[in-house]
Amino acid sequence: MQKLKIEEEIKLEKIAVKIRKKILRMIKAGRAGHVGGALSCADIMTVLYFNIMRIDPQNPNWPERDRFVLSAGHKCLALYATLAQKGFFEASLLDTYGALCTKLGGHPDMHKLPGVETNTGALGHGLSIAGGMAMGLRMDNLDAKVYVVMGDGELAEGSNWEAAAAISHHKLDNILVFIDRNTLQISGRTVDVMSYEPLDKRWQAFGWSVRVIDGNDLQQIFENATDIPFEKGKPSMIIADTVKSKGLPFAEDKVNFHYWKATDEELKVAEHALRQIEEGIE
Ligand SMILES: Cc1ncc(C[n+]2csc(CCOP(=O)(O)OP(=O)(O)O)c2C)c(N)n1
Ligand SMILES: [Mg+2]
Repeated sequence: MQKLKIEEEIKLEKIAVKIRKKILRMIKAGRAGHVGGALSCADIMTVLYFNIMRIDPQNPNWPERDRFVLSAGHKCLALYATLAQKGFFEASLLDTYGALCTKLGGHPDMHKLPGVETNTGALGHGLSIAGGMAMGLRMDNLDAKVYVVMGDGELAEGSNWEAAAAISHHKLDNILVFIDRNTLQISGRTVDVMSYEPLDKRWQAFGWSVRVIDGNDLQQIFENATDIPFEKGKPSMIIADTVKSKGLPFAEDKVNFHYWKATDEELKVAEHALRQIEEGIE
């Protein structure tokens, strides 16, 4: 297992805060957005885009690139912030979030923004698309990989389980899926609304190789995402235990921050909270 050196970890921590600040910048511009799920997966996005994926922001359609699918498309603020941070487009575009005719819609659009690999937003489709990408890469003899972020509430969509079976049946071991298990979905605790626990045993039963990690720990994300496939011939799955709205103490683990209509006062408190995290990084 590879480990991050201390200076690499600090660098990533700084990037993760910058990504969270960009998420807030869009909320400020649009006055509202799906903040909770974007913030819970921000650390996963940071590690994937800055230490794992083989991508080139100057050449977003490079055939040999790794692919990223944000299956839970409502978490798009995390994707927009990460793509801007990585240099796929100018950060000033983030200020158009929520405006008429913006390229940054409420769900990601591959025809509008470089770096967006596929349209998502209707939950339950991303895994099937990712499976198709993984199969296509294998047929083209490319060693690129497909990375996916799903929500835990998203698993209530039955189509995911068809995709889980098909990806395993076809032995697509060039795919790594993260489930952002923040334990909340739109209307309450995932276990109360529609439980698919125990997730590890269910995915193993579908033929996946599964690990469970702290999904807000950059070191753990890196260590576990570097050596895929976990087992030859099997798709890899990381169940990432995260905190919804991670980074904003007043909103953490609260269902009413799934979608946030931010007041000026709340925005000030949020900006202060992120500044404190930034200042605390050694
Ligand atoms: C097919 C479909 N049904 C319903 C919705 C409405 N919806 C948007 S987000 C959400 C909850 C998703 O919860 P989860 O996957 O846990 O995401 P997170 O907690 O990260 O926000 C729902 C039901 C949708 N986008 N697509
Ligand atoms: Mg969730």
